[in-house]
This record gives sequence, structure tokens and C-alpha cells, in this order.
Amino acid sequence: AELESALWVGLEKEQFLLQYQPQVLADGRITGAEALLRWRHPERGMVSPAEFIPLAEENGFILPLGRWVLESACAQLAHWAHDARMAHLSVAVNVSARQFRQDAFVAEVIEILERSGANPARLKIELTENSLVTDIEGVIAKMAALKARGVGFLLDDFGTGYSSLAYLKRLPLDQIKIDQGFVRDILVDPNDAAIAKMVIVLADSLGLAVIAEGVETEAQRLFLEQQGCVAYQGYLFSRPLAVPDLESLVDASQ
Ligand code: G
Ligand code: G
Ligand code: MN
Ligand code: NA
Repeated sequence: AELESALWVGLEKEQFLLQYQPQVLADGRITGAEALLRWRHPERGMVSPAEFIPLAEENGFILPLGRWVLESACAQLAHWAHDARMAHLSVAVNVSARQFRQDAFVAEVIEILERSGANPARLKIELTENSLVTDIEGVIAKMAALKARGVGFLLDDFGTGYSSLAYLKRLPLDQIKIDQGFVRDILVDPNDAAIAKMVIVLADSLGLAVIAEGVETEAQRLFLEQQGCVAYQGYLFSRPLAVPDLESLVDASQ
């Protein structure tokens, strides 16, 4: 209950912020960034979303918080549209299952896009498998309505949940993200290497782009590249950054 009321106060007092982690190609060019939520608590310091998203999902606070994340990311996109260095970037936003399952989700995203002036084609929505396993027809309809506006969809944490390959085939996804849990030991654990390879081949045969997250070493990146992966995210390239730091990095990498 204490954490719950602190979350509401935090939203009121503008204690939440987004950091942006670059997404890069093999040559180091930055094509986009994942928006990652942070809570700057006056006493506790920077609190990780891992510590409050589960509670927020449970008590419904994820709905106003998730809306704030979308508003903030779209405002950033609209701002970058006028910055020649940054206008090409896409921004990927994590949307939790409860947020996505709202009946009003599509209308909310469209309203936020229109009010911010962000280009929908620069917005990617990251969904986890948990968002997709119930009411597949409803999920497809929501995705299709936003895709018609140009919004892209990415499956986060693929391979860690319960979605089946039959589902994957039906969903109008654009990209699959290889979970960092498979990347971490990719050079030492043959099972992780086999899963990562399988995801890359599967994405390719379904006509989907693929991105690997949690890439920390050049050896991991090279292995992934040899399997056909062309997009990467991870500490090898950059930690999640405050906006001015991302802008400097993009500037330097062009
Ligand atoms: O950035 P970090 O590694 O601390 O993120 C921890 C977890 O929180 C990850 O699972 C990430 O997907 C999730 N997360 C980060 N930002 C958001 C957000 O804006 N919304 C939701 N729903 N989850 C987020
Ligand atoms: O669940 P999701 O994939 O959205 O979570 C992304 C999380 O992974 C973020 O909290 C981010 O801080 C973290 N992260 C990003 N890059 C790396 C990395 O190279 N190594 C590790 N250990 N974590 C990372
Ligand atoms: Mn993510
Ligand atoms: Na992930």
C-alpha cells in the first residue's frame, strides 16, 4: 500500500522519466531506441521498473502510467522530427499485457499520436507473449487497426512465454526480439545458441525482422551476425541514456 500510494504521488510529481537505449546495425549506425521507464524517487533514488511494474499491473496503476509512457515517447518523437540528426529514429515502447488488453487501447494510442503530432511510422510497440495468448482475434484486430496507421509491432522476450508458433504465424508482427536470456550465454551454452539460431531462421521465414537484445560483447554480436541477425541492442553499444546523451551518441555515430 505504501509503494502503491508512492507511485501515484510519483506520477503527480513528475518523478517518472524515460531513458532511451540505442538499437544499432552491424556498422554501428543507430536506427532507433527503446524507451525504458525509470522512477526517480526522492529518497530511494532511481527505482527499476522491475520493482514496480508487477505491482502496477496488479493494481491497475499501469493504465495511467502506460499512458504517460506513450505520451512521453510520442512527444519525444514529435520533437526529434524537427532535428535533422534524430528524425530518422524509431522509438520502441513497452506495453504491458493489461494495458494492451483495454478495449480503449487503440483509440488511446491514436489520440496520443494525433495530439503529439508524432509520425505513427516511427512508433513501435513492444508486446510480450503474455499479451498475445488470450483472445487472439481481438489481439489481431487491435494490431491491424494500429498497423493501418503505420505503427509497428515487435514481440519482446520471444521464447520465454507460452505463445505457440501457430499464433506467431497469425499475428501481424514486424519484428521479433531475441531475449537477453538467450544472448547472455550464447557462446558457451549450445542450447541458447540453438534457440537464438532458431529464432533468426524462424523470423526470416515468416518475413519478420529480428533484433537481439542484451548484447554485451563483440564476440556475441559477431556470432549473432554469422547466424543472420542484423540489428542489436545492448551494453556493447550503449546503456539506456538520457535524451541529451542519446543525441550526442547519434551525432557521433553518423
Ligand atoms: O530497463 P530495465 O532493464 O530496468 O527494465 C526492466 C523491465 O521493465 C523489463 O522487462 C522492461 O521490459 C520493463 N519496462 C521498462 N520500461 C517499461 C515501460 O515503459 N512499460 C512497461 N510495461 N515495462 C517496461
Ligand atoms: O524486457 P525488456 O527486453 O524490455 O527489458 C530490457 C531490459 O534489459 C532493460 O531493463 C535494460 O536496462 C536491460 N538491458 C539492456 N541491455 C542490456 C545488456 O546488454 N545487458 C543486460 N544485462 N541488460 C540489458
Ligand atoms: Mn522491451
Ligand atoms: Na526483452
